[in-house]
Amino acid sequence: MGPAASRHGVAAQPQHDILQLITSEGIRIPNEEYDRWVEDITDDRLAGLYEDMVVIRRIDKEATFLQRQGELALWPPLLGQEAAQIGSGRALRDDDFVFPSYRENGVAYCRGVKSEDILRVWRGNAHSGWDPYSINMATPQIIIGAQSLHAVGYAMGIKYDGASSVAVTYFGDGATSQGDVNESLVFAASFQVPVIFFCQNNHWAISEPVGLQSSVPIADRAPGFGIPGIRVDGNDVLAVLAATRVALDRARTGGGPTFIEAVTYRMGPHTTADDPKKYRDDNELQDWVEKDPISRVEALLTRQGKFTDNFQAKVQATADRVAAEMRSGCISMVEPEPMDVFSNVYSSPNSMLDRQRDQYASYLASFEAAEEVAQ
Ligand SMILES: Cc1ncc(C[n+]2csc(CCOP(=O)(O)OP(=O)(O)O)c2C)c(N)n1
Repeated sequence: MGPAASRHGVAAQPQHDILQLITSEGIRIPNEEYDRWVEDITDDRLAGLYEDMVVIRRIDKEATFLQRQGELALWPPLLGQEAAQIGSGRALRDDDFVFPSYRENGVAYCRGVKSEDILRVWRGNAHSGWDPYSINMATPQIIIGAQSLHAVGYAMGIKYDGASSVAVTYFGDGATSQGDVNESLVFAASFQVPVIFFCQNNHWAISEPVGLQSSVPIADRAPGFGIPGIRVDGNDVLAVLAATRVALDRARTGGGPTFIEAVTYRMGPHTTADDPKKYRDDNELQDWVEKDPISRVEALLTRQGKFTDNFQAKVQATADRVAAEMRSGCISMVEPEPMDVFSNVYSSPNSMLDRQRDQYASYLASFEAAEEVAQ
């Protein structure tokens, strides 16, 4: 098998056109076009982005432990995708609005969500984790790609209001094959709305490799819709920040939508219910471990003399504190009553839901009746 062919016989994704500002070894690469977009990122600010990535990796680890201990029904890990989420999340303004999938726990952290609220829906404690309007971020979307339609609709509203905020939708490589995403791209291009399509190409849609569904880089699909595409190293927090700022600026100044493909890698399973060993070659994982988004910033900060023992201890303490708060918030959540599952589904009466509520109430009552007979 030649270097350009994957094991599915489809051309591998060329790597030459990827925007990168920090190499895997932690070397800063100057870039004439993009450097001005990250001019304000001093060493101290870079250290802040590093801390964010360490904290969300720690949140992710703690949530995985909680799931393994039976405290969560399921968890979708983001291990490896920290730079894609922090670089884009930290570029946004408070009045922008995020429409995520289920994996954007790092973006939620940037929006200021309470850490236990990230877990609420995975604990089965509530239909959703937070009030979307309090942090300008919709709650997790499980239907692949559906959130892209919501983002375009919201962006349409921004345009009619004459506001300068931007709608940003996140989805995976697999989602780009969904009708919803393709319809969103058509609509966004037709109406030139202020929306960013942020695709985290983590190389796998559960067990389907990206090369099977796209024989061209995913960002190259966007121009076919009339939307500029940026292909960025998704493990490079600085490059992702720069690319997102460019897209935000275009949207705010009437330039319409941008598609960003952040090329990254899901180092863990799809969710805690999945075993990637069944479909993934371990060597592939090892290749990506070397491109780790956190260690390359650590190497750069070390070179700049900023990665001191004190700094490292402070970051670790912050990450441990956030994880501990999340754990105690999770474990002490008040369990809802069984009938609460019917609350807050529709804002107006709904006869189908009413029927389900009645049936479930009599089902629960049948247990009480059986208990009375037994006594
Ligand atoms: C409309 C729809 N079809 C199928 C599924 C089942 N499903 C859940 S996750 C997933 C793969 C998604 O992969 P990708 O879009 O690459 O995102 P990732 O999970 O890798 O972040 C599928 C097919 C679903 N949730 N919704």
